[in-house]
Amino acid sequence: RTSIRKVTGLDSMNGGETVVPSKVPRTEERRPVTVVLGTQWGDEGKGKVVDMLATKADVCCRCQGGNNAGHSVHVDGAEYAFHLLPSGIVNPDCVAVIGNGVVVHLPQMFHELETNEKNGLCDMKDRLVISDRCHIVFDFHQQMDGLQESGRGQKSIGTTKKGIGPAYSSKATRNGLRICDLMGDFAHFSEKFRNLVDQYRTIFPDLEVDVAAELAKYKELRERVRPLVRETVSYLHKFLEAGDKMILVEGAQSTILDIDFGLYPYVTSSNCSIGGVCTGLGIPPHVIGDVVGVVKAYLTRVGAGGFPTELDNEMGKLLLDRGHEYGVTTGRPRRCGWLDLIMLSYSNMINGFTGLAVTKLDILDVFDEVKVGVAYHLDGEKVETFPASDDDLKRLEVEYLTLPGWKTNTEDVRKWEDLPKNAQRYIEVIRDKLKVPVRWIGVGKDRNSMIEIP
Ligand code: 2SA
Ligand code: GDP
Ligand code: MG
Repeated sequence: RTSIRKVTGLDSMNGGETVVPSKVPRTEERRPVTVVLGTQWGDEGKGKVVDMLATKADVCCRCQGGNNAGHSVHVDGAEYAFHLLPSGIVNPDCVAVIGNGVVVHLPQMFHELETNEKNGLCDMKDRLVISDRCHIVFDFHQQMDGLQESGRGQKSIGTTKKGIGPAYSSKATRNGLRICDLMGDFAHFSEKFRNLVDQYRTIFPDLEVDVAAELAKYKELRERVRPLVRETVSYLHKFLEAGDKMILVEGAQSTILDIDFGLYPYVTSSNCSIGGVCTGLGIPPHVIGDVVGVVKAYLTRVGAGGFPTELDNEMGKLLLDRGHEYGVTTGRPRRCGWLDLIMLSYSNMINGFTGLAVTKLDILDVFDEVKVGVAYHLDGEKVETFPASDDDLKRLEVEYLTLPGWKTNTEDVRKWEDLPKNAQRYIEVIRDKLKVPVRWIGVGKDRNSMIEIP
């Protein structure tokens, strides 16, 4: 598989969108797409890893989810939070693509652009491209998300209330409105919008929608977004064909939140694992090279559902405090626990990681000993597979491997050989269980706080 190459210069890529026969060879020679995916319950530090890899990328894409995501990037003391925009947009030479699989709340996207511009990022609108096939998240989808959550009572999922489930549900029931609808005949768009609201009002009579005001808002938004809209399948294909471009894909949420492979119904509404990359961008599998799995050195979860290795005690509180484990989108505290290697093996089976980035090792610096979950037991029997059902997950007992802590500050370490032996051992346990090389180790939130293993 090819390694990552730095190539700049996009002038020839900005042309028309004519569909041409594919010239991307089906060989092992070049696989220009590198994918970064979450391996656990999200918030592993994907934003940081994407930002680091994007310094060598020509394009950075989002392929699923919406502005439920919260990806933090820290560069030279500056801090950025991304929700819909691909984190690679920090690199001024990188084009950012929001692919067809993403659901887009346009007002919040423009707000995110403005906030980051105020924080010092420039020319973002000139480098942002949105697929005309993206589905639109409306305010009423967000209202519905809130109503559905309160209707679930004790069984609420703990969504971000960004309207993600309702928007994907409109997509699946084929009532959704897409960016291409907004770009087309506005009378037609308005009629579809009214129909959609009417349908949802029959299910949620409490839904408050000022249809005229919403349509007026979208009439204005459509002119603001028009310059960014493209047919992104052929747009990306030109980068694939160029032969010297690197395309980076940023997964949002994570494998155990995937609608198919996560612990349904405590999942998000998209495919956050490798399959979502092809369907959410319209690229064939043979162009994918590196698949980087981002592993937080311990485990966190926001939202409801089982959590076998959860530490509902002082140790969990220490992880929360040291790791600043609060939602980037909602500000909610995250639940914390020990690393779960059974979960990681399952995640690896689905995604086929070619390398791992283990983040937040520094957060474990103060522990006398650290534990990792190595096997599950259910009703006295060893369980060989990751359960489909959250009910089963809640009943599991975890077998742990206990390792000695390193009780040394690792924040300034930049080389593998300078890591304390016990920290090296911790990383080796992950590597050996997954049989996947650990290529990066995060020891701080800044872009440079990374140990690269050649
Ligand atoms: P949703 O809103 O319908 O996608 O929620 C469904 C489940 O997916 C989880 N989810 C997330 N988990 C971790 N991080 C996410 N992004 C934010 C962050 C979360 C935040 O980076 O911190 O700010 O609270 C994210 N987005 C969705 C969610 O908790 C539900 O379990
Ligand atoms: P994402 O959703 O996967 O992009 O992750 P989030 O941004 O939601 O959460 C990860 C948090 O950990 C952010 O605040 C990052 O700045 C921070 N972070 C990432 N890597 C490291 C690391 O190696 N060490 C420390 N201390 N913080 C990190
Ligand atoms: Mg996050």
